[in-house]
Amino acid sequence: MTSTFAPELGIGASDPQQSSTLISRAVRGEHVARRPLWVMRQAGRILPEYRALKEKHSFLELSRNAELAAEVTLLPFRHFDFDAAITFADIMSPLPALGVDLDFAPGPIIAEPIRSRAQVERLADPDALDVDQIAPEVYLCQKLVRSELPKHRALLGFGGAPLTLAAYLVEGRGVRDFPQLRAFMRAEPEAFSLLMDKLTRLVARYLIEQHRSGAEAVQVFDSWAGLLELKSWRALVRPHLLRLLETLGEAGVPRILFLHSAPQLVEEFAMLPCEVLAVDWRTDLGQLRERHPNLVMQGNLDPAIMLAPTDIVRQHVRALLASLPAQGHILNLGHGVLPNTPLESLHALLDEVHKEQQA
Ligand code: 1CP
Repeated sequence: MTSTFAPELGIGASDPQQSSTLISRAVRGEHVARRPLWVMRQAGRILPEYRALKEKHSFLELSRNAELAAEVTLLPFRHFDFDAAITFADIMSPLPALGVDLDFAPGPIIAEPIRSRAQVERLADPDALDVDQIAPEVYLCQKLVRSELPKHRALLGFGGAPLTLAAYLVEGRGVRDFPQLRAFMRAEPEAFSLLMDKLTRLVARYLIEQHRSGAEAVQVFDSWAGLLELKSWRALVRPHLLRLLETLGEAGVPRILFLHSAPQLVEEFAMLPCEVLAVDWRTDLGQLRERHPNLVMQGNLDPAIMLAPTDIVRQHVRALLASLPAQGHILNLGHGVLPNTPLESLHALLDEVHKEQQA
């Protein structure tokens, strides 16, 4: 598969603004024959081909090699007729550009967690970098994928929201409720703000370049959005997230904003500038749509339902479809697909969503 990529390089990087894929129509809130569907974390985890690749290569090897990453990005289409490909990378991929020593085991591991102002100051200034110093393999992967992907399928890029990236950088790894982060932001508010500022500028450049490389829209993952109560979030976090979204908007990059496990923030996120709001399964999507009729929404089947027998999966997909109109809805799970999800559950999900068109 990889050898056919090179001659086509760049040809497929069509103007994403002109795209008429189901996903881009849905992102713009236009009428769709049926709602588009993709699945968070569809590229890795669940696929036998991915597991075979993982026997030979580490996650870092796969994600830092553009040709291998492109191959993994395209793997789901051997099994499923999803409407979008999600670039195979990680939210942490751009951080080495700041001078961060990063490994995965399997989640992110930071060699020297950031706990002081001096450490924050030592991180590179994102604006002083050449954009090709910020995870260039990701842009190359996207150009390769775009040249292979049929025109009717969208390519999505992604990055981490500043708070979610800061959580790993300060804590050093994924830890329940990230207490070191919550201590640092209170003990060293200025250093925390400087860290958030650097992450915001880094991710903005990274995502704009992904759009230029063929990603029709980008998803900003705020997986740990819910760590704070509303008042602290507004004071310490919101200004940075707002700036990231505004910078992307000014650059014409369509934005899907995902928040996870943050019921206290759903209404706040619904007011932020983005084309699509993606929420986890804890939020009733039909009710959210009633409160925000003009907002496009993505989600939000509970990934755990996919572990149940397929008739239960079908029942819940049908209930979700019935809970809000097709226009302005991108169907997805409410969080990443669980590693032990049977492939039949995904086939059942696709089948129910595709039935809508025939109805
Ligand atoms: O389909 C795909 O897998 C697409 C590529 C992708 C995406 C979108 C990967 C590959 N990671 C992500 C996003 C990501 N990474 C998020 C946001 C989504 C979410 O909330 O799940 C987060 C929080 C991370 C951080 C991360 N990286 C974790 C989470 C666990 C923790 O410790 O907090 C993990 C396990 C990783 C490593 C990673 N990233 C991707 C893969 C396939 C892996 C596993 C590597 C392995 O199996 O060795």
